[in-house]
Order: sequence, then structure tokens, then C-alpha cells
Amino acid sequence: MAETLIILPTFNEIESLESVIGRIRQWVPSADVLVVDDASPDGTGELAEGLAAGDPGISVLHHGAKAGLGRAYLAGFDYALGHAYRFVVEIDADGSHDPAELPAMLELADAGADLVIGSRWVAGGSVRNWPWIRRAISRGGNSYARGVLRSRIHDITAGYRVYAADALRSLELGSISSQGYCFQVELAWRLERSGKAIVEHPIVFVERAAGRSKMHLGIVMEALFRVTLWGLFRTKG
Ligand SMILES: Nc1nc2c(ncn2[C@@H]2O[C@H](COP(=O)(O)OP(=O)(O)O)[C@@H](O)[C@H]2O)c(=O)[nH]1
Ligand SMILES: [Mg+2]
Repeated sequence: MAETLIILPTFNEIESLESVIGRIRQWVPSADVLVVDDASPDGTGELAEGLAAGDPGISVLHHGAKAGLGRAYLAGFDYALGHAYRFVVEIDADGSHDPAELPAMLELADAGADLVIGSRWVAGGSVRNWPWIRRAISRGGNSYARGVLRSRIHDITAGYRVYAADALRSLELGSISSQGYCFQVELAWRLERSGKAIVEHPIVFVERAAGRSKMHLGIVMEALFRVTLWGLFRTKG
């Protein structure tokens, strides 16, 4: 059995999914892939089923309705921990995260990191094709979270990650409250506070070429609200 599970959350990613999975297969052929689709109206779930039918290393979970990135990943983590994988990968299905980085990120996890973050905001990392507003939200949000949470992480909202399964197991995943992208902040911060080894690996994030972003104001407000609360009621660290 493969020791790595790569989780791809999807909502309306029919134009990108197949090529992303192809590149994952090319760069980490031994890993298994799990697509978590939230009943995408564009048929992404059916496409994923078709790919899974031709490749025993691909599986698909279907949710009845769009329930947010956090819910999709929690379902994926449940599956990973239930199937005894050693490493669990988060990666976007829109092509923004290059699977060519995965061998290096998995090596860092294998060397002992509990969490490897594919980071845009460390030396060597960058973002391509983002309008100034997205750049400002990401940079500003990360600086704010770093200050308020007294975190050392430069890209705490990043969605390209490798977790050691044991690190996920050490968290009470049932008590994760965030729904949108704030989910990423909550997981990283919990691991950082419990003294886990976190490494940032520089990546070049390339904005999607097809489909539409699911980012919206509510997602930013959720993160702002929760990060501020966590900072105010921080008990240690
Ligand atoms: N299953 C699921 N996937 C989602 C949801 N929201 C976003 N995603 C996926 O999460 C990844 C990142 O989303 P995206 O819209 O590209 O966010 P952005 O890169 O921050 O603009 C993509 O693979 C999306 O399809 C959701 O509610 N459910
Ligand atoms: Mg994207």
C-alpha cells in the first residue's frame, strides 16, 4: 500500500482536474490520490469517477452539497487516518500548486517535519498572475496572523502542505471549527502551539488559468474574526 495520500478538494474544477492528477502521477507515482468533490454542478465528480475507474490509485468521496474547504479536508483526513497512510498531502485542484514540488516536500516530512508548508512568502517563494488585491489580502492576512497569534509561520494560509499522519492524529480534528480557508490557519497554529516541527518550503504559486476562484469576502471575514479571537484568548505561546 502507498504511504502517501494526496487529497484534492474540488468544486467546479472540470477543466483542471485531469491535468493536475496527471502531473501528480508523473511526480509521485507511488502515492494514492483522493478527490473530495462537493457535488460540483459542472460534472467534476463524474470526471473523477471516470479517472478512478481506470486507476486503482485514485479514489473519490462525494459530498451532497458545497460544504467548504475545511469540511472536504476533514473528510479526506478521516479517510487517510482510517487507511493508515504515513503522509497526507493537501493540494489545490486548479493547477496553482505544482506537483513537481512534492518529492522535495515529502522528503522534508520523511526527515521528520510534522508539517511542510509550500510557502509563497519565504525567500524563493512567489505568486504569479495575482491582482494586487489578492496579493494584499494574502500578505496582509499573513502578517496580521503572525503578529496576533505570535506565529513564526510566514504563509499560514497556504493550501499546499504535507502532514505527518501522526501529527494530524495528535489533533482533535473533531473540534476544528473553521470552515473556509481559515481551516489552514487553525491546523497550522494548533500544530505550532503543540511544539510540532513545521518547515516552510518555497513554492511559486501560479493563479489558475481556467475556472473560477471560490474565494469570497465571507472567507476573509471568517479568518479575520477567528484569528482575532484566538489572539485575544491565546493561553500560551
Ligand atoms: N470540496 C470542496 N472544494 C473546494 C471548496 N472551495 C474551494 N475548493 C477547492 O479548493 C481549492 C482552492 O480553491 P480556489 O477557489 O482555487 O481558491 P484560491 O486559490 O484561494 O482562489 C480548489 O481545488 C477548489 O476547487 C468547497 O467548498 N468544497
Ligand atoms: Mg486557486
